[in-house]
Amino acid sequence: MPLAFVIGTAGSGKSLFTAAFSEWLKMSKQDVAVVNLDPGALKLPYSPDVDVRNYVDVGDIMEKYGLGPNGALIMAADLIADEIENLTRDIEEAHADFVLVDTPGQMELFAFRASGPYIVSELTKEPKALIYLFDAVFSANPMNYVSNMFLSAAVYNRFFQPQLHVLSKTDLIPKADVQAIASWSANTRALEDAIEEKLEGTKRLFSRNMMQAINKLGLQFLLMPLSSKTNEGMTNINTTLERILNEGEKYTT
Ligand SMILES: Nc1nc2c(ncn2[C@@H]2O[C@H](COP(=O)(O)OP(=O)(O)O)[C@@H](O)[C@H]2O)c(=O)[nH]1
Ligand SMILES: [Mg+2]
Repeated sequence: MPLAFVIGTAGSGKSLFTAAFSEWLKMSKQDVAVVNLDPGALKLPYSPDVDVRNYVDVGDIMEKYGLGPNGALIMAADLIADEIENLTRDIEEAHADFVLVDTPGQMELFAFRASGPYIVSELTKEPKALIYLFDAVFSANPMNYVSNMFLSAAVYNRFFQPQLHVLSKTDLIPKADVQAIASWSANTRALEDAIEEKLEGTKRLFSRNMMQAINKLGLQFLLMPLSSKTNEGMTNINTTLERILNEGEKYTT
């Protein structure tokens, strides 16, 4: 069973997307299992079939090691790696055709510590993909958009898995802005023009140089607009995801 890991900065909409996309898949008669890998989640908008909180408890860690919430979350994220066998077993027992995995709220706990890449590589040998969310509200500013390109390139550099890019929360910004951001992702010139038009001074210079540096990596960031409130974009994401999971690792978009 192929797996997709949902990744993005804190609040970018990972958990709500996990909820909405899994519901959407069920409505289209697809057999999906949902995994929560966020040990710090208090309330989730879905009921996970597999839940890391059964094995790693942030409250217990705070008490046992005398840590505050931040320290305990870091330790909890690291401890997930020790539970890999339990998680793999739970996932196999779910017997689904496809597995959607929600990751820790703070992306760096998963992407930029040792445990995340270890978990992604060990959880399954089946085809897998990453779904990286660009928050539309944040990304509407070209400087923030470029920062997000940088972050998603850094994530790619950690996992080296096929990576799909999604513009989340599109219902919160005007349609014209959604189209503009999507055009930046499809066409470097459009992003260059937006940087010239909307930024000045050091911000303009820095954003332009950063964009050019990232372009040299040869990655693609084609953004698929998505709203987990209206379900806009679900069909497109599903089709692309299926293609990626069939084509294997050579694909990044
Ligand atoms: N309007 C709207 N709000 C969203 C959408 N996706 C997430 N949110 C809200 O954004 C906040 C953060 O979402 P969440 O899924 O918890 O982000 P996470 O930290 O990446 O898991 C929550 O209040 C969600 O209800 C969306 O597509 N549209
Ligand atoms: Mg979350």
